[in-house]
Amino acid sequence: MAISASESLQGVLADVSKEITEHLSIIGLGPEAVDRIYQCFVLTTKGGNLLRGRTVLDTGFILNGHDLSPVQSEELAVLGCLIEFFNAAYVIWDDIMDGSSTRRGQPCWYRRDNVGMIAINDACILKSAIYFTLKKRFRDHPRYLDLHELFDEAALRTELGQHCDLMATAKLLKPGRFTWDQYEFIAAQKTAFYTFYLPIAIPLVYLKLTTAKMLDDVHRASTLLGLVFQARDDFLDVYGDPSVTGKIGTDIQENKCSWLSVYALENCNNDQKEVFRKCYGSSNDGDISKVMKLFRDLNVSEAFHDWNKAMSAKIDAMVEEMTDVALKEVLIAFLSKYNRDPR
Ligand code: GPP
Ligand code: MG
Ligand code: MG
Ligand code: MG
Repeated sequence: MAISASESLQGVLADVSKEITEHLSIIGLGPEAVDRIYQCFVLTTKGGNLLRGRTVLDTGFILNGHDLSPVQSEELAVLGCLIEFFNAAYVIWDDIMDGSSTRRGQPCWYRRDNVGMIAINDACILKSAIYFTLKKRFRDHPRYLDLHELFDEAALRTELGQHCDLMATAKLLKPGRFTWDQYEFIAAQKTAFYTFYLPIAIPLVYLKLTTAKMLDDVHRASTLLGLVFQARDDFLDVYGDPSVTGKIGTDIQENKCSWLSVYALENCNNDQKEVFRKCYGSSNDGDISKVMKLFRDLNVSEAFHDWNKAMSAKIDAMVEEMTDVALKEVLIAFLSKYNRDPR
């Protein structure tokens, strides 16, 4: 039986993790610590659907005329793994920053026995592993520097988006500034760039196929997809079933500038605004219930479904209008994969 893209990616993830931990051994790290870091790599990249990693492989396959040599397949799978390391690192940090308890149906990494705040450093190692592997495997690739810079740029964008997200959590962003512009900026940076742009730009660069227009088209499409993806994530934070999403929401308690909060603020009267001001961002059960009632009174859930439907049509139209045939196929393949929460 042929093995699936996920299975082959999982195999490469294990190989790359071994390669890194062997290097740590050579540096002089003791066997127990090496084993612990290996386990961290395996466990923090497990349980999701590997959307980003699979996209690198699938995109490369389409862009190269539906044909990849064994070396190209292996190298694209390695690059896909590096985006999975990137995601694992940022998700570890994000769960600490958001005070989350579960991820993919398991306790968040920092909540596991014998981990705690060591998780911060574990995520640093995951991120450093990207550059170690890039150097080890791609140093002689003619686009090595571009690949390196793409990861650097993704890191900066993600951190910038998270900065704005956390300004709201810290209550330094006042509810008056929970605007659609602010929301779109946060989603474009903290989500769209590394979830949508990076997994398509990487194979384009690796295969030496980039043109300014192509990268521009990918960026525009990614920004739209990232916005819809983050809005769905925000919706599920409040209305999702944790046994399906694998995570328990904290957006109300954490005062997030989310799709729901921006919509509510834009549509509430002065009395409702007062309820929002008093109760949103509180961990008190009574306050959370008042926010939920406010959302109900404002029909936030229905409004979200309408918006989501309109945005799905907008995405379909955007794909339809794409003039580059290969890019169009890449986007169609991507869209078919992202029905589940990929974090
Ligand atoms: C997740 O948004 C955001 C990231 C993974 C970026 C983290 C950036 C850092 C600089 C740490 P979210 O909190 O809405 O996602 P989830 O709902 O999955 O926790
Ligand atoms: Mg979070
Ligand atoms: Mg967050
Ligand atoms: Mg979320």
